[in-house]
Amino acid sequence: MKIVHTEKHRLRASKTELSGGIFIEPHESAQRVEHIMAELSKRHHTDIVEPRDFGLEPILRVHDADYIAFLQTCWTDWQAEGFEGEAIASTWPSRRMTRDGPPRNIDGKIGYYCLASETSISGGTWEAAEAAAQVALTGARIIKDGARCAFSLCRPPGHHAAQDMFGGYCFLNNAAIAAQSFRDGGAKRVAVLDVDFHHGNGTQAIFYDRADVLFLSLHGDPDDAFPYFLGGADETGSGPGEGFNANYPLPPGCSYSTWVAALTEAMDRITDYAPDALVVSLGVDTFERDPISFFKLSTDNFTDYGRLLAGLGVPTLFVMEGGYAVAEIGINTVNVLEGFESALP
Ligand code: OKP
Ligand code: ZN
Repeated sequence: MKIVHTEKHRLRASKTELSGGIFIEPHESAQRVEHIMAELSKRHHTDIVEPRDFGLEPILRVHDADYIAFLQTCWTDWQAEGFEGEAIASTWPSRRMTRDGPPRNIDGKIGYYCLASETSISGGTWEAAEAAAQVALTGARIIKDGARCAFSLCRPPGHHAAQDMFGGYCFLNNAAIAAQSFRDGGAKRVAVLDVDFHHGNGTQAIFYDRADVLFLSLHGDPDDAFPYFLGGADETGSGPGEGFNANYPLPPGCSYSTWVAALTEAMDRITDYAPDALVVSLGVDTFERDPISFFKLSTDNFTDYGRLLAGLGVPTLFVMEGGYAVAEIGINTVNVLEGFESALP
């Protein structure tokens, strides 16, 4: 399958992640893509293409214009304030603090647009995020032009980013931007299946009141896992979107058999929905040795579920999300893709 990749991901090079009360080296690093590219090359996947430039318009179909302007200017504004470190939010419009709109000061503004403070913004973050969205859009175009599948190797990831919120290592919702571009290109119904360990709160929020995009997510129970404040099984959509959102929260220690039973249920929902295109938010942090997650999938399990997904018979765009066991991220990711390709008719 075609793989969309750009070296511009390297522009996302934040030096800090707030974790357990200290600053650590970010889990979400350029090495992740390096390992995936190395494994693709080792296993002779050579059909690698650069993203095209679709401009800002398809990004603005998903994200608010004021949020995009904030991302573009955050780092400059932060430096202009005289702050020494990277841009990190520390005050939010939380419960019982409901004054409307973003404040003028960047220290307040960043809190307005932020959902979690582990994610710092530094120089190049906007440029890398924008390039990752183009990677997703290019993958969608490859499928629109007739391919059965494609892999958009997006970095930074996207599924936590909502219309006007960043966090959880995400800035622009690559999968949602791709799904919306399928709709704008004539697809009647699009499904987004999120198999990253974490709930895709951003994607859910973006499509929650819509019936034209079905969102399904398998993830660590939000009572136990980030992002904590969304992802319950009782979140089924609102208004015209009622019945078009499906969450499968799963417990600590979750085995592959439990996980794949949920996947089978989700796949049945997708089959009933009969989408014209499927976007898979592909996080491989479900791996048993992932440093920040608690599922127990083995390397072979990734091949297995890749095969199962091919059985849906729907044109499929894989969009890279998480995965932090860096030494194995390439193997696990390529296993999904090869499992999928091996099961195509
Ligand atoms: C991004 B994606 C661990 C806290 C982790 C952020 C996790 C972001 C995951 N101490 N907080 O869904 O893989
Ligand atoms: Zn994740």
